[in-house]
Amino acid sequence: MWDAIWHNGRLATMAESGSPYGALDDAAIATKDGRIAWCGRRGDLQGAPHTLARDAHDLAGRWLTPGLIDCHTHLVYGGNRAREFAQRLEGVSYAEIARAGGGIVATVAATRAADDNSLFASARRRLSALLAEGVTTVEIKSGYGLNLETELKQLRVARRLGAELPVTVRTTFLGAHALPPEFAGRADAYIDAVVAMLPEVKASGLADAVDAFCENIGFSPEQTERVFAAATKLGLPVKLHAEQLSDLGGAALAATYGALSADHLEYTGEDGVAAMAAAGTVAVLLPGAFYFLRETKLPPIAALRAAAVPIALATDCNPGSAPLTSLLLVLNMACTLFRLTPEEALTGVTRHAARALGLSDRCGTLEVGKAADFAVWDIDDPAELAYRIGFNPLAYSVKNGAFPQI
Ligand code: DI6
Ligand code: FE
Repeated sequence: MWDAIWHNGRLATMAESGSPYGALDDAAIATKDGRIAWCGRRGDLQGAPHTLARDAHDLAGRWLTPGLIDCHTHLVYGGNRAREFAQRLEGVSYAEIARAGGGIVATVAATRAADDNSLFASARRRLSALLAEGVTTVEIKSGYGLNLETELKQLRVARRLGAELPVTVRTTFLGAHALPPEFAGRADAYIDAVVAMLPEVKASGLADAVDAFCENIGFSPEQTERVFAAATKLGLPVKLHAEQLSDLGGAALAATYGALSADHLEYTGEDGVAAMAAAGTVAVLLPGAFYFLRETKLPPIAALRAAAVPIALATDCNPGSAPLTSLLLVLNMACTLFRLTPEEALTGVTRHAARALGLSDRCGTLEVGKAADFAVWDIDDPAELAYRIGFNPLAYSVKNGAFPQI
């Protein structure tokens, strides 16, 4: 006897099956102990749905997809940067603001000043907006503390979000995000400090991975590599903010360390793409940051496709370059701005996003043994998820086989 079955619906399994969206018409999906126990066509069921499971739910022809996965966010932070947005509209660039001591460092001051409860409360609102659109797994980075105490505070709040809300949270330590004011002019000394934080971060159990910002306004490839070498020694997987504003060879460096993902990639060249393909590193594209910074250089989509690099998509939710809490809008932007197909876009927030988090065996597709994380939609075609702008067709979501209270 299964715990529950959803029947009389259409499943976008997103599994590699050769058919668009891995779709199954007139299908059913059953759960047991929070996992998918069966998934297939109605004709292959061994009886009437209500005789096979304790609870039977009629989908009434609706589409059911895997729960969506936002694999790159900076969701936990203090304050906001609306004033900086206004400055940028008057012509000051993102990089100029960063160099003048604003930008990330402004959020660092607000995050250091905030206590756990206020960080939790503001992040919870943002996370709730994501969950309302069918997100069931989210990655959350630190990086607005830039000292051990505040980085751990952010990671602790991220873990608490996962404990109190119906969502799986994967955490990432981003100590090498920006140079804190107390290290002005001493970037190498700050990288020494980040390397020294790593064993404590690892011992705290609060970080699942390590990230860095490899950029002219961030850290050099040499400095990034020192963080990666230390993380790798501790057994922590790495990922990288690479080639958002210039090509420093970050994607290739990340691939050398077997990175889970390289993210942004607007300025990545052929060699970076080839290195990612060889290493199996996922390309995480962030069209919301591209849009919000009014960037014009497109990531190398054709080259990524040609090399069969898996493409994932995420909000990059952060106060400076992407104050964005809609993964559905990201799907639309990926299609309109980056020319992804609606199917590539949905794959980017399901199967490929799971891989970017090292969770391919646990979520991202509707397959037996994976977590029973679903989103049920009032749509006639999965392409509608990418097509609409500012409309939420979610009927309900299911987390670990249960109906969550958001
Ligand atoms: N790239 C980003 O998109 C965010 N961090 C990064 O390294 C932006 C962070 C911010 O502006 O607060
Ligand atoms: Fe980011």
